[in-house]
Amino acid sequence: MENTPKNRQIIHVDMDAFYASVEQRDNPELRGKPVVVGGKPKSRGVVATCSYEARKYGIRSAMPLSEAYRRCPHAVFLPVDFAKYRRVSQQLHKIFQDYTPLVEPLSLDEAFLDVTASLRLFGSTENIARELKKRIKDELNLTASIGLAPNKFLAKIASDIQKPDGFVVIDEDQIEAFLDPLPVERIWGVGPKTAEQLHELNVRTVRDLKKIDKPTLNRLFGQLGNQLYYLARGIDDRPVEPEREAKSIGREITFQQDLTDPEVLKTYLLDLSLDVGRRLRKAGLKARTVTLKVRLADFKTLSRSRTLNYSTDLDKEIYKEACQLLDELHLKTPVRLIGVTAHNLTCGEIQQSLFATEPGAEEKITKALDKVKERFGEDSITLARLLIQKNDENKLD
Ligand code: DCP
Ligand code: MG
Repeated sequence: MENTPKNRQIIHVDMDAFYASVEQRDNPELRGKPVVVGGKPKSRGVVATCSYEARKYGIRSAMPLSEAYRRCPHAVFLPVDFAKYRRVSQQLHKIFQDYTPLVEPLSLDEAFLDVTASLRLFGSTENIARELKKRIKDELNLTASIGLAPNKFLAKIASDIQKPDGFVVIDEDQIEAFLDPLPVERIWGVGPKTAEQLHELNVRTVRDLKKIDKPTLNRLFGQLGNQLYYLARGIDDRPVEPEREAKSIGREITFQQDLTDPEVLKTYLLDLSLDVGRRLRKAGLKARTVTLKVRLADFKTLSRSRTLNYSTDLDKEIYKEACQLLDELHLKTPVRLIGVTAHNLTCGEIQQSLFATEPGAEEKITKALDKVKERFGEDSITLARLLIQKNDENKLD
């Protein structure tokens, strides 16, 4: 970590209930009401997002629309208007560019800005952050939550902690007091599975996590252990990467023990596909090419791709292609890493339903999980949880 840049000033901006707020802005009748964006209440789709009024009824992103309807039948249900949200997103990014060229968009409504070098021009970074918020309100008539901190990790948590309409500044000397009481789930990379492992060690807060030394974390979590060690101390040297226009969206996983059973590998592929699909939809993108990456026990790495004659953002399509690519490899050697990536990205227009709400999908998940349980016993249920609780997953991508 010797090269950690010093005294950086990073802003994270995340619009509040983005799609729903745009709809409420454009139709005053919807203001103050529970609004659900995703499609018709009784259709098979899922909630893309909902207004804060709707969140009081327990409605959340990725929840089946039928459930949202059950929770709040008088909510206004609207289709997803990608073209409109993309236009607003472009206006938002134009505002960002007035303050720094170092803007890294994460999705239509979210970005990191490195304003370290903008200081001299605009006074304090807090000024910049306040001005950004004001301009978003005045020019777009929308609210954003903003976090300002010395790095991306802290800025992202800061923007989330006071939502909606939040404004949180974390100075260098407040990092420890800010992080220590937070649940470990807030740390980037701690999904449900890692959280459960940590809870078993009686680690619930960041303060608890700091009591575990680095070698122990490495032994328990491999590479992730390092990440946990540094993030728990508020250290994150990832730069803001401006021209990162997503060329691909992917995720891979390294196993603690090499795996051979194709059914178990497919269960992991399912988990990875759910994540890739969710991130595609969140970015308003669709992919034409799916790539499977496999690293074998002897470190040989194989990569196989398939290009479809249509674009997709559906978990089940991504999963299906990944499984087929895996089958075609006819693997005989144990696998130490597996990954799924979506390439050839284009802007998606139509919101599609999530895999888990498609008929027959649950059946497939259940079958896959049953196979894991058959083979490894009930303890392997952590993997099942990992799949089922996917929507609760930590938001920092
Ligand atoms: N989105 C989606 N499907 C998801 C999550 C999000 O289609 N599973 C879309 C709709 C959201 C937009 O992406 O409006 C931004 O996602 P956020 O996670 O930032 O959620 P919101 O902006 O809606 O709400 P919040 O105020 O919590 O940021
Ligand atoms: Mg948002």
